[in-house]
Amino acid sequence: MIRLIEDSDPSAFEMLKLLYPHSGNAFIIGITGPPGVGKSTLIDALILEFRKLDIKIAVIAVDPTSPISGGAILGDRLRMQRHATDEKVFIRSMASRGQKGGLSRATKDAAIVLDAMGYEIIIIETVGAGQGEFEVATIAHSTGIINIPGTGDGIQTVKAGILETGDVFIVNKSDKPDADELVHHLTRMISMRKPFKTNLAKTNWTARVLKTIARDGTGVKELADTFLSHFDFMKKNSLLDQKRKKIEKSYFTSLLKDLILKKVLLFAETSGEYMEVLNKIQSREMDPLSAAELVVNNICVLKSNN
Ligand SMILES: Nc1nc2c(ncn2[C@@H]2O[C@H](COP(=O)(O)OP(=O)(O)O)[C@@H](O)[C@H]2O)c(=O)[nH]1
Ligand SMILES: [Mg+2]
Repeated sequence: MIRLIEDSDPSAFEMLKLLYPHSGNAFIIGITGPPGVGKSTLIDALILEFRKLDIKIAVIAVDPTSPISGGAILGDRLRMQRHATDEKVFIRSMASRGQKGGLSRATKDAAIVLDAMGYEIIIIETVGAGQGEFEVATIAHSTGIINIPGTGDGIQTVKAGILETGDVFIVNKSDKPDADELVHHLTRMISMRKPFKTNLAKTNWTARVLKTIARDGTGVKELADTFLSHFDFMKKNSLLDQKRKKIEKSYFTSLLKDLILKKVLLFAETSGEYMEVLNKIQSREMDPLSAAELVVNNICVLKSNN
């Protein structure tokens, strides 16, 4: 199924319709941060902790940066290799190449498949957050943001507005100097976070800052526990419902965009009106803005007449 999703195969769309009702039980965790901060290594260590609790776990490693990043993707898989023979662990990489609907859509589709298969936790590894077309926070129930000491990355990341989307801030490579400084910095930034405005949720989750050494597993049990307690917290405070609604809305929107784009492209390929309008734009008889409006309105009219 995931291969079909990656290839944007039309049969995947139909199969997802059937699978969807069986999804909705998994806890989806996003792990994000700049390249090299130890995301894959940390996820490998997290798998170990979740397996101790006999949780069935899947990982999707996403690489939105480069269409030919075979190396990086291979690295992600390699770092989690020791779980390859565990039948309750599933690890899959996805590249952005060939995915017409964008990476968010394909990743969400893949998560639905794994969710329906009964994976209790699904971890999505991705570079960056809150930037570009892919935002892991639009798929995940809980988002962990990794920073490392001594690079200034922590400060940059925080400035990029990522603060709002992080539920758990992870200072990895805390075997290196200045880890505590970064912890303090992040804690201070979080305390200045705007309170989450909503009528439904009277209680807010206070983002945690945790130190880890992914390489030897230090702090990873605490991290696993923190994610689980965040999930519990959300369940008890109707926050999970809200999050799910947000996730469904953004999935629905991305589906609409894809389907509408398909219609528009089909129109462009098959309709004489398209060429007519294009000629008018190119001879400056018509401005492209009014033309685009006209064409889209016509497509909608065509549709409603059908
Ligand atoms: N010193 C140190 N190195 C680490 C730690 N975690 C990961 N690394 C190393 O950092 C490098 C990048 O790790 P990787 O998991 O591939 O990072 P990713 O690109 O974020 O997935 C590898 O050489 C890891 O062995 C850590 O806690 N301490
Ligand atoms: Mg990685």
